[in-house]
Amino acid sequence: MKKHKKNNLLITGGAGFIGCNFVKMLLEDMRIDDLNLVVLDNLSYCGNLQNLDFARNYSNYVFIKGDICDRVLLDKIFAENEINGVINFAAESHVDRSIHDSEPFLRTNVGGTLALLDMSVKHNVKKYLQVSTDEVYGSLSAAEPAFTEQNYIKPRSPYSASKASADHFVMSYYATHNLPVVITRCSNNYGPNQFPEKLIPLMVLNAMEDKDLPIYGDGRNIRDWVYVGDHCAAIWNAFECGNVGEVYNVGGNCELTNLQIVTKILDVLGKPESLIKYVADRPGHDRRYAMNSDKITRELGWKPKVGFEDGFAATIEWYKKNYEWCRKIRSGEYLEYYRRQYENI
Ligand code: NAD
Ligand code: TDX
Repeated sequence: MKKHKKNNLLITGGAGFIGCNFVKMLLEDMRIDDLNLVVLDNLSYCGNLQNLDFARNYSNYVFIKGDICDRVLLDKIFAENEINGVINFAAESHVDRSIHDSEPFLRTNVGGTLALLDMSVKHNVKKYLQVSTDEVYGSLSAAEPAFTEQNYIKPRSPYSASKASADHFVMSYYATHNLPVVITRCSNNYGPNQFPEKLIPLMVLNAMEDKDLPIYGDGRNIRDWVYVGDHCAAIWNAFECGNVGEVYNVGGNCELTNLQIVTKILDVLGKPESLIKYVADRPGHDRRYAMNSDKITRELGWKPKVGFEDGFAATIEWYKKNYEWCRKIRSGEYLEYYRRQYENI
């Protein structure tokens, strides 16, 4: 790979849901010339190299299978590829798994982020972007206004605690080491390639197969849904133009209850509501997330472009067309997880 380009970027977690959509946006949609991409992913249970098949023919792209906690490997990657920018998507990302076992979340989300920060300081990286989440702000009641960047960090799950901790390390490296960092905090994403342990793909696939749709608690928890392509655009915008040391909230301005989502899925697929099954609630289940994205709109001109109806229809269509992708990943470890998580239904 030629290294004399302006941006030699390390994209971690690029074989996962949002990461692969981001790589696709850069290579296929934006076709940015002045760019080399090194994608690092340890291909954990939710990472899938097939998600990056489209990238194989690009001469400015390389994939490396490896762990963000492996400092020796990171040092080598930064040096050999003259990395000058980092976008960190890599994470343990599922709240339910963090309830079963929190340790991997501490290891990757905190320890891995710290390793990337240290290497970024060592190799004089020009920009480090941390992909964070609305969940670090905790839970809202129905009456409270949407989260702004001024809200306190009040995580309530082991997943969000690990992401919040990572955010604190990122900001500490800005203050202490002058590392040029930016953090984006986004709400719930939906779109192609999402691993079917998350609400929308899990319910779509179960409905397609006439299986029960397990809704936690009363189904009235609210999430603010944003199409993955809009999130990717916000990340690139923040990476290119965001002010260092700043946090940018990203949301879809689209609050829906889980029950509304599941009902829509049944509606689009023409399946009966009798498939809905109320199951025990998630422990510590956050009631409502909502993001105020005024800052990124005002300062960087970003706004979500994909309306929910369009994005949702495209997503369901993608899962219908890519049933083989789903069949392959819903084996082995996934089935074991599914049995453990939903053993009583
Ligand atoms: P994902 O679980 O689909 O992908 C995570 C990727 O990271 C996978 O490819 C996995 O193999 C890789 N990975 C995990 N541990 C690793 C390690 N130690 N070293 C190298 N690679 C590792 O997750 P996603 O939904 O694509 O989320 C990406 C990022 O966006 C995460 O940081 C997540 O916290 C954040 N985020 C997600 C959402 C959402 O709705 N999905 C919303 C806001 C923020
Ligand atoms: O089987 C289910 N039944 C159910 O009722 C599943 C998997 C989920 N739910 C509910 C729990 C949540 O209220 O649906 C909602 C969404 O659940 P998830 O898809 O697990 O997402 P969430 O917990 O909201 O976290 C997501 O958004 C923020 C991502 O997984 C995080 O990575 C991101 O940071």
